[in-house]
Amino acid sequence: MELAEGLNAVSATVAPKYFYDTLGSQLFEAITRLDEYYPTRTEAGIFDAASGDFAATLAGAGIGHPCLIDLGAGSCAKATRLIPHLQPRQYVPVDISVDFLREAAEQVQSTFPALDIVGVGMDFSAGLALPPQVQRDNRVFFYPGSSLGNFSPAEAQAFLQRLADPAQGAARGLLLGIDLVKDKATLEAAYDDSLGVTAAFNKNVLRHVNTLLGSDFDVHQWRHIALFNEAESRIEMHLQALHNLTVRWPGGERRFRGGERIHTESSCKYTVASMSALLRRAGFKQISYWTDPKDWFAVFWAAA
Ligand code: AVJ
Repeated sequence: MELAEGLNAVSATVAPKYFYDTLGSQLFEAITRLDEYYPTRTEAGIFDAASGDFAATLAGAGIGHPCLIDLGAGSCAKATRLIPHLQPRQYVPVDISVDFLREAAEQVQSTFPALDIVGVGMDFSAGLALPPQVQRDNRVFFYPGSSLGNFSPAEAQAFLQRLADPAQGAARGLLLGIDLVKDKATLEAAYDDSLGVTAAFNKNVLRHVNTLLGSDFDVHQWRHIALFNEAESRIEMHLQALHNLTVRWPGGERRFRGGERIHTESSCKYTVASMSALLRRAGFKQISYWTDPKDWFAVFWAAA
Protein backbone atom coordinates (compact mmCIF):
# COMPACT_ATOMS: atom_id res chain seq x y z
CA MET A 1 0.00 0.00 0.00
CA GLU A 2 1.18 3.48 -0.94
CA LEU A 3 0.88 4.82 2.64
CA ALA A 4 2.98 2.08 4.27
CA GLU A 5 5.56 2.36 1.49
CA GLY A 6 5.88 6.12 2.04
CA LEU A 7 6.25 5.69 5.80
CA ASN A 8 8.90 3.01 5.38
CA ALA A 9 10.98 5.02 2.91
CA VAL A 10 14.39 6.22 4.14
CA SER A 11 12.96 9.76 3.99
CA ALA A 12 9.39 9.13 5.10
CA THR A 13 6.60 10.72 3.07
CA VAL A 14 2.81 10.98 3.08
CA ALA A 15 1.30 12.36 -0.15
CA PRO A 16 -0.60 15.67 0.17
CA LYS A 17 -3.85 14.17 -1.14
CA TYR A 18 -4.20 12.53 2.30
CA PHE A 19 -4.74 15.96 3.90
CA TYR A 20 -8.26 16.07 2.55
CA ASP A 21 -10.54 13.99 4.74
CA THR A 22 -13.64 15.95 5.84
CA LEU A 23 -11.87 17.76 8.69
CA GLY A 24 -8.84 18.37 6.47
CA SER A 25 -11.02 19.96 3.77
CA GLN A 26 -12.60 22.18 6.45
CA LEU A 27 -9.18 23.15 7.82
CA PHE A 28 -8.06 24.04 4.30
CA GLU A 29 -11.14 26.28 3.89
CA ALA A 30 -10.11 27.98 7.15
CA ILE A 31 -6.54 28.42 5.86
CA THR A 32 -7.86 30.32 2.83
CA ARG A 33 -9.30 32.93 5.22
CA LEU A 34 -6.13 33.49 7.27
CA ASP A 35 -4.34 36.85 7.14
CA GLU A 36 -1.06 35.16 6.23
CA TYR A 37 -2.46 32.91 3.48
CA TYR A 38 -2.55 35.40 0.60
CA PRO A 39 -2.99 33.05 -2.43
CA THR A 40 -6.77 32.57 -2.36
CA ARG A 41 -7.75 36.21 -1.93
CA THR A 42 -5.02 37.45 -4.27
CA GLU A 43 -6.19 35.08 -6.99
CA ALA A 44 -9.82 36.14 -6.45
CA GLY A 45 -8.78 39.77 -6.91
CA ILE A 46 -7.06 38.93 -10.21
CA PHE A 47 -10.14 37.07 -11.45
CA ASP A 48 -12.39 39.98 -10.47
CA ALA A 49 -10.19 42.43 -12.37
CA ALA A 50 -9.57 40.22 -15.42
CA SER A 51 -12.89 38.47 -15.92
CA GLY A 52 -14.05 41.20 -18.33
CA ASP A 53 -11.16 40.17 -20.61
CA PHE A 54 -12.06 36.48 -20.71
CA ALA A 55 -14.75 36.57 -23.39
CA ALA A 56 -12.37 38.32 -25.80
CA THR A 57 -9.53 35.94 -24.86
CA LEU A 58 -11.66 32.89 -25.65
CA ALA A 59 -12.92 34.43 -28.88
CA GLY A 60 -9.30 35.16 -29.84
CA ALA A 61 -8.48 31.47 -29.40
CA GLY A 62 -11.48 30.46 -31.54
CA ILE A 63 -13.28 28.91 -28.57
CA GLY A 64 -17.04 29.36 -28.55
CA HIS A 65 -19.55 27.90 -26.09
CA PRO A 66 -16.83 26.30 -24.00
CA CYS A 67 -16.97 23.18 -21.95
CA LEU A 68 -15.54 24.36 -18.62
CA ILE A 69 -13.62 21.55 -16.92
CA ASP A 70 -12.97 22.43 -13.28
CA LEU A 71 -9.99 20.43 -11.96
CA GLY A 72 -10.29 19.98 -8.20
CA ALA A 73 -13.63 21.80 -8.13
CA GLY A 74 -14.22 21.36 -4.38
CA SER A 75 -17.05 23.72 -3.45
CA CYS A 76 -17.28 24.98 -7.09
CA ALA A 77 -17.14 28.52 -5.62
CA LYS A 78 -14.46 29.82 -8.00
CA ALA A 79 -16.22 28.47 -11.10
CA THR A 80 -19.55 29.91 -9.95
CA ARG A 81 -18.01 33.38 -10.20
CA LEU A 82 -16.42 32.58 -13.57
CA ILE A 83 -19.44 31.06 -15.33
CA PRO A 84 -21.26 34.37 -16.04
CA HIS A 85 -18.13 35.61 -17.84
CA LEU A 86 -17.22 32.45 -19.78
CA GLN A 87 -20.84 31.49 -20.59
CA PRO A 88 -20.00 27.77 -20.91
CA ARG A 89 -22.36 25.35 -22.63
CA GLN A 90 -21.27 22.61 -20.27
CA TYR A 91 -19.68 22.60 -16.81
CA VAL A 92 -17.65 19.59 -15.67
CA PRO A 93 -16.53 19.76 -12.02
CA VAL A 94 -13.91 17.08 -11.29
CA ASP A 95 -12.88 16.19 -7.75
CA ILE A 96 -11.50 13.27 -5.74
CA SER A 97 -14.05 13.95 -2.95
CA VAL A 98 -17.26 12.57 -4.55
CA ASP A 99 -19.91 13.33 -1.91
CA PHE A 100 -18.69 16.89 -1.41
CA LEU A 101 -18.75 17.31 -5.21
CA ARG A 102 -22.31 16.05 -5.65
CA GLU A 103 -23.69 18.63 -3.21
CA ALA A 104 -21.61 21.43 -4.71
CA ALA A 105 -22.73 20.54 -8.26
CA GLU A 106 -26.39 20.65 -7.16
CA GLN A 107 -25.76 24.12 -5.78
CA VAL A 108 -24.30 25.27 -9.12
CA GLN A 109 -27.26 23.75 -10.95
CA SER A 110 -29.73 25.76 -8.86
CA THR A 111 -27.78 28.94 -9.59
CA PHE A 112 -27.61 28.20 -13.36
CA PRO A 113 -30.69 26.05 -14.12
CA ALA A 114 -30.07 25.94 -17.90
CA LEU A 115 -26.42 24.83 -17.64
CA ASP A 116 -25.51 21.26 -18.61
CA ILE A 117 -23.47 19.91 -15.65
CA VAL A 118 -21.53 16.63 -15.64
CA GLY A 119 -19.88 15.95 -12.26
CA VAL A 120 -16.91 13.58 -12.35
CA GLY A 121 -15.50 11.97 -9.19
CA MET A 122 -11.91 10.95 -9.78
CA ASP A 123 -8.25 11.38 -8.86
CA PHE A 124 -7.14 13.16 -12.03
CA SER A 125 -3.48 13.22 -10.95
CA ALA A 126 -3.33 9.64 -12.24
CA GLY A 127 -4.86 10.47 -15.64
CA LEU A 128 -7.74 12.40 -17.11
CA ALA A 129 -10.19 9.92 -18.65
CA LEU A 130 -13.41 11.93 -18.88
CA PRO A 131 -16.76 10.21 -19.52
CA PRO A 132 -18.26 10.33 -23.04
CA GLN A 133 -20.96 12.87 -22.03
CA VAL A 134 -18.23 15.50 -21.75
CA GLN A 135 -18.16 17.76 -24.79
CA ARG A 136 -15.07 17.00 -26.88
CA ASP A 137 -14.36 20.34 -28.53
CA ASN A 138 -13.92 23.83 -27.10
CA ARG A 139 -12.69 22.57 -23.76
CA VAL A 140 -11.40 25.08 -21.25
CA PHE A 141 -9.53 23.54 -18.35
CA PHE A 142 -9.78 25.55 -15.14
CA TYR A 143 -7.01 24.78 -12.63
CA PRO A 144 -6.95 27.56 -10.03
CA GLY A 145 -5.45 27.90 -6.55
CA SER A 146 -1.87 26.98 -7.49
CA SER A 147 -2.80 23.33 -6.97
CA LEU A 148 -0.44 22.53 -9.86
CA GLY A 149 2.31 23.41 -7.34
CA ASN A 150 1.84 20.07 -5.58
CA PHE A 151 3.39 18.40 -8.64
CA SER A 152 7.15 18.63 -9.19
CA PRO A 153 7.95 20.75 -12.27
CA ALA A 154 8.55 17.56 -14.32
CA GLU A 155 5.24 16.05 -13.18
CA ALA A 156 3.49 19.37 -13.83
CA GLN A 157 4.82 19.42 -17.38
CA ALA A 158 3.65 15.84 -17.99
CA PHE A 159 0.21 16.70 -16.57
CA LEU A 160 -0.13 19.87 -18.69
CA GLN A 161 1.03 17.92 -21.73
CA ARG A 162 -2.00 15.67 -21.34
CA LEU A 163 -4.28 18.74 -21.27
CA ALA A 164 -2.64 20.15 -24.41
CA ASP A 165 -2.90 16.82 -26.23
CA PRO A 166 -5.04 16.89 -29.40
CA ALA A 167 -6.80 13.78 -28.01
CA GLN A 168 -8.65 16.29 -25.78
CA GLY A 169 -10.51 17.63 -28.85
CA ALA A 170 -10.29 20.79 -30.93
CA ALA A 171 -9.74 24.34 -29.62
CA ARG A 172 -8.54 23.79 -26.08
CA GLY A 173 -7.54 26.34 -23.52
CA LEU A 174 -6.26 26.44 -19.95
CA LEU A 175 -6.96 28.96 -17.21
CA LEU A 176 -4.34 28.34 -14.53
CA GLY A 177 -3.71 30.00 -11.15
CA ILE A 178 -0.07 29.93 -9.99
CA ASP A 179 1.58 31.26 -6.84
CA LEU A 180 4.74 33.22 -7.63
CA VAL A 181 8.17 33.26 -5.98
CA LYS A 182 8.43 36.04 -3.42
CA ASP A 183 10.37 36.80 -0.24
CA LYS A 184 10.97 33.87 2.08
CA ALA A 185 9.31 35.46 5.12
CA THR A 186 5.99 36.04 3.33
CA LEU A 187 6.02 32.52 1.89
CA GLU A 188 6.89 30.83 5.18
CA ALA A 189 4.29 32.82 7.14
CA ALA A 190 1.61 31.68 4.68
CA TYR A 191 2.41 28.07 5.61
CA ASP A 192 3.05 28.62 9.33
CA ASP A 193 0.31 31.01 10.45
CA SER A 194 0.04 32.59 13.88
CA LEU A 195 -3.22 30.81 14.75
CA GLY A 196 -1.71 27.41 14.05
CA VAL A 197 -4.37 26.41 11.53
CA THR A 198 -1.81 25.20 8.99
CA ALA A 199 -0.07 23.24 11.77
CA ALA A 200 -3.43 21.60 12.58
CA PHE A 201 -4.02 20.91 8.87
CA ASN A 202 -0.60 19.26 8.60
CA LYS A 203 -0.96 17.18 11.80
CA ASN A 204 -4.48 16.13 10.81
CA VAL A 205 -2.90 13.98 8.09
CA LEU A 206 -1.70 11.66 10.90
CA ARG A 207 -5.28 11.16 12.12
CA HIS A 208 -6.37 10.44 8.55
CA VAL A 209 -3.51 7.95 8.10
CA ASN A 210 -4.54 6.26 11.39
CA THR A 211 -8.04 5.79 9.96
CA LEU A 212 -6.84 4.48 6.59
CA LEU A 213 -3.91 2.33 7.72
CA GLY A 214 -4.94 1.44 11.28
CA SER A 215 -1.72 3.06 12.57
CA ASP A 216 -1.25 4.57 16.04
CA PHE A 217 0.28 7.99 15.35
CA ASP A 218 0.01 10.24 18.43
CA VAL A 219 -0.42 13.79 17.08
CA HIS A 220 1.09 15.23 20.29
CA GLN A 221 4.46 13.73 19.43
CA TRP A 222 4.87 15.70 16.20
CA ARG A 223 5.73 19.27 15.32
CA HIS A 224 4.73 21.23 12.20
CA ILE A 225 7.53 22.59 10.00
CA ALA A 226 7.17 24.82 6.93
CA LEU A 227 10.24 26.05 5.07
CA PHE A 228 10.99 27.63 1.72
CA ASN A 229 13.54 25.52 -0.15
CA GLU A 230 15.07 28.18 -2.39
CA ALA A 231 17.13 25.76 -4.50
CA GLU A 232 13.97 23.83 -5.44
CA SER A 233 11.73 26.92 -5.38
CA ARG A 234 9.18 25.23 -3.17
CA ILE A 235 7.55 25.44 0.20
CA GLU A 236 7.96 22.16 2.02
CA MET A 237 5.83 21.01 4.89
CA HIS A 238 7.11 18.35 7.23
CA LEU A 239 6.08 16.73 10.49
CA GLN A 240 8.99 16.30 12.88
CA ALA A 241 9.11 13.67 15.63
CA LEU A 242 9.66 15.37 19.00
CA HIS A 243 11.56 12.31 20.36
CA ASN A 244 12.35 8.70 19.50
CA LEU A 245 9.13 6.83 18.85
CA THR A 246 7.65 3.86 17.02
CA VAL A 247 4.50 3.92 14.94
CA ARG A 248 2.74 0.57 14.48
CA TRP A 249 0.04 -0.63 12.10
CA PRO A 250 -1.31 -4.05 11.11
CA GLY A 251 1.55 -5.71 9.25
CA GLY A 252 4.17 -3.02 9.81
CA GLU A 253 5.94 -0.46 11.94
CA ARG A 254 8.35 2.43 11.56
CA ARG A 255 10.77 3.76 14.15
CA PHE A 256 11.50 7.48 14.07
CA ARG A 257 14.40 9.13 15.81
CA GLY A 258 13.74 12.43 17.61
CA GLY A 259 14.07 15.19 14.98
CA GLU A 260 13.33 12.86 12.07
CA ARG A 261 10.73 14.18 9.61
CA ILE A 262 7.87 13.04 7.42
CA HIS A 263 7.63 15.12 4.24
CA THR A 264 3.91 15.84 3.74
CA GLU A 265 3.78 18.51 1.02
CA SER A 266 5.75 20.41 -1.56
CA SER A 267 4.16 23.53 -3.00
CA CYS A 268 6.25 24.70 -5.97
CA LYS A 269 6.51 28.42 -6.66
CA TYR A 270 7.13 29.75 -10.16
CA THR A 271 8.03 33.01 -11.84
CA VAL A 272 6.01 34.28 -14.80
CA ALA A 273 8.99 33.33 -16.97
CA SER A 274 9.44 29.81 -15.56
CA MET A 275 5.72 28.99 -15.82
CA SER A 276 5.47 30.43 -19.34
CA ALA A 277 8.41 28.22 -20.38
CA LEU A 278 6.83 25.17 -18.75
CA LEU A 279 3.52 25.82 -20.55
CA ARG A 280 5.36 26.12 -23.86
CA ARG A 281 7.27 22.87 -23.23
CA ALA A 282 3.91 21.21 -22.50
CA GLY A 283 2.64 22.26 -25.93
CA PHE A 284 0.61 25.39 -25.15
CA LYS A 285 0.78 28.51 -27.33
CA GLN A 286 -0.68 32.03 -27.08
CA ILE A 287 0.27 32.39 -23.43
CA SER A 288 -0.98 35.46 -21.61
CA TYR A 289 -1.27 36.26 -17.92
CA TRP A 290 -2.67 38.64 -15.35
CA THR A 291 -1.07 39.43 -11.98
CA ASP A 292 -1.97 41.42 -8.86
CA PRO A 293 -0.28 44.78 -8.12
CA LYS A 294 2.34 43.10 -5.87
CA ASP A 295 3.11 40.34 -8.43
CA TRP A 296 2.41 37.71 -5.80
CA PHE A 297 0.16 35.48 -7.91
CA ALA A 298 -0.54 34.97 -11.61
CA VAL A 299 -3.48 33.72 -13.64
CA PHE A 300 -2.35 32.27 -16.97
CA TRP A 301 -4.34 31.75 -20.13
CA ALA A 302 -2.84 29.31 -22.58
CA ALA A 303 -4.34 27.86 -25.76
CA ALA A 304 -3.35 24.48 -27.14
C1 AVJ B 1 -4.13 23.50 -2.26
C2 AVJ B 1 -1.93 22.79 -2.76
C3 AVJ B 1 -2.62 24.98 -3.41
O1 AVJ B 1 0.03 24.57 -1.51
O2 AVJ B 1 -0.88 26.44 -0.91
C4 AVJ B 1 -2.18 25.34 2.01
C5 AVJ B 1 -2.33 23.59 0.12
N1 AVJ B 1 -0.98 23.57 2.22
N2 AVJ B 1 -1.50 25.41 3.15
C6 AVJ B 1 -0.95 25.24 -1.16
C7 AVJ B 1 -1.85 24.17 1.41
C8 AVJ B 1 -0.79 24.34 3.29
C9 AVJ B 1 -2.30 24.55 -1.04
N3 AVJ B 1 -2.73 23.94 -2.34
